[in-house]
Amino acid sequence: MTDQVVEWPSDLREIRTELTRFMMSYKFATDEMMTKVNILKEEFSAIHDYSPIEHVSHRLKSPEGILKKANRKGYPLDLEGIRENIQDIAGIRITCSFISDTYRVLEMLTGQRDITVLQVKDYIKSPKPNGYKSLHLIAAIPVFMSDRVQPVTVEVQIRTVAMDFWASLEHKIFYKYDGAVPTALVGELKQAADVANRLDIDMERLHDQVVSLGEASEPVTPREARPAQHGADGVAPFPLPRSLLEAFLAKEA
Ligand code: 0O2
Repeated sequence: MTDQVVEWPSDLREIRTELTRFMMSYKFATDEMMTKVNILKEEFSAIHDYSPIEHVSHRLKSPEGILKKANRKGYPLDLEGIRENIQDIAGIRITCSFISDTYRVLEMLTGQRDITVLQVKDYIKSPKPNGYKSLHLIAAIPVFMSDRVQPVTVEVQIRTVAMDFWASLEHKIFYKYDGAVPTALVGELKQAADVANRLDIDMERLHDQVVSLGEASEPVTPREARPAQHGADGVAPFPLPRSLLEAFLAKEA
């Protein structure tokens, strides 16, 4: 078999370049948002006893997935139409330990100057009928390219570990049955969502009790005032030997 160099027609080459630019803008927006979230996560782990962010992941919808969704929803099939209508091409998922943390993370992100909030859907306060819970932030973030600045939309889903566990299983079941989940299973999923919610509430209450016990027995040094010695993984982010800290203290006094 001989290797053949396939010459693409110029219109196909053009659309390929356009599509590549289009997809790359979403990849860059994902990278920027991941950096923002990772900064918050790392900062909290280093300075405080725990981070409100347990885990963060990202995914980019494939060009096939984007076209399928545009077809399904009846959106115009040109890139501008897709950019305007499909808001979850770039997706970030943040999992938190507690419900209050999800709102805290949402606040920290929406408070950043270069993030434009387009929409917030609060499926924690108003869950979907099937039991789905999550905070969805649709935001535009500026991507600085060589010749222009492009605002790109990113969907950030923020939820607890329990909500995430439920959503992953529900997603699998939904696809297994091609959307037509048997009624009995729908009922069981709703029950499981209620159990997950109960767990979230109980765990947060226990956590608050432990924190207030800690504060009562240790009134002199609030958590925030302790020196930044260790990250959440027990590793000091920078070497800060006692002698160096004492030298700083002496200068400040
Ligand atoms: P995937 O495979 O995760 O990307 P729209 O995005 O406009 O079509 P809608 O309802 O306006 O739909 O947006 P919504 O409700 O904010 O849903 C967007 C994403 O949230 C979904 O993306 C899912 O990731 C997640 N989601 C929403 N509802 C459910 C649910 O009931 N169960 C689970 N497991 N996830 C849900 P995709 O593109 O549907 O899927």
